[in-house]
Amino acid sequence: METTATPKIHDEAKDFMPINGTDYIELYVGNSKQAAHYYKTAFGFQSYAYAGLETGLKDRESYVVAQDKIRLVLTSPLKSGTEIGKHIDKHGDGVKVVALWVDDATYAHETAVARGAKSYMEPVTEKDEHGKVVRSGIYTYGETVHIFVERKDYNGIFLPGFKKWETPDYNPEPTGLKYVDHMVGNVGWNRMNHWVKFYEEVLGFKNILTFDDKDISTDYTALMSKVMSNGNGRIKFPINEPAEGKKKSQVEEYLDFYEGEGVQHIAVATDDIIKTVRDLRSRGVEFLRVPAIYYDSVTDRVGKIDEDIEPLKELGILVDRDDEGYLLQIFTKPVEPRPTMFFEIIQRKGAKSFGKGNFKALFEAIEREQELRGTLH
Ligand code: TYF
Ligand code: FE
Repeated sequence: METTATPKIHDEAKDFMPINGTDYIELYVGNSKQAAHYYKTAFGFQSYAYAGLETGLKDRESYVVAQDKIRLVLTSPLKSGTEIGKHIDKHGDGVKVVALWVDDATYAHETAVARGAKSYMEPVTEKDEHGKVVRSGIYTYGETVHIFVERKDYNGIFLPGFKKWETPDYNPEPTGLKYVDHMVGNVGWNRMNHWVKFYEEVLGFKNILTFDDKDISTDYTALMSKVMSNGNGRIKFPINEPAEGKKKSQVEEYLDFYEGEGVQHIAVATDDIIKTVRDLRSRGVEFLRVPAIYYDSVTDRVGKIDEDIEPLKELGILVDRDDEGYLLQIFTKPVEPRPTMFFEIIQRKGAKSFGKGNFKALFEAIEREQELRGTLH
């Protein structure tokens, strides 16, 4: 059941956990140097910051790439036996940190822990010639963590300890990616409501949309999802759990391969999805395809839209409508060897929902991939 299409902005005066937006996303990866190159080449991210041997670190190396408001931190260990290495061994490449930009990271940590969060990192103040940053952290689902970043007294490039990463000889053009629209977590069987409660109680989020297994089960795979939003609506975290279907749920496939709960997809916004997707495809990014027949009925379903159907069909871009407008979206194939994390490219034209009208076609496309992998059973 879709309870409402509109994220209700809660009363900001009563928001006990004000969050300004996503600060950065850190992935633990096997080869940060090559991953950074991939995100530059394939997705059009720009060289941004670096920390590693050259800045005095002995155990890890991080490359930060940026595109408009999106910052990805790609981190690898420099020796065996580290927490980072263990994370990669268990999960493969994946998201470790979803960092949240706050005005007071000490207050955020204290409040979250008092409300039941498990601490990951006590507040730490880091300083350099550009000022100071306070960071603190809490655990969320699986081994994933939220780090609160307070940067109001900082005007450096990224964080103290990082230096500007400059690559004068290689800076591929951006692809029009603007900001993180939402990030989705896959959690275990019957664990969705536990994590819904966590985001409600610990971070003051609200459940703005619910999809049950009837909404989104196809003939085979099934899942349930609740979308959690913070007070000002800038952070949206859908939480998926697997549901019983005729064949293996795509969420269960993720849980098996990730060996636990974790981030399933990062949805990034663009102002021109046709241009962005054409560009990404020309750079080698692979997308899921729905059958061409999807486009025969798309106008009947969503009404008139600004875009021509032909380029949407050529590129495989999906369209859905809600009370407030429409949205265009498309999903990449997983971006690592395990069928785990992928990206969504989304352009909102008034719609505040998540593409429920596309679920059937989309999930059937996912099932075709599962079938190719032999993981549908
Ligand atoms: O974020 C969402 O809810 C949509 C729909 O495996 C979705 O992008 C949900 C599950 C999934 C792919 C897309
Ligand atoms: Fe999504």
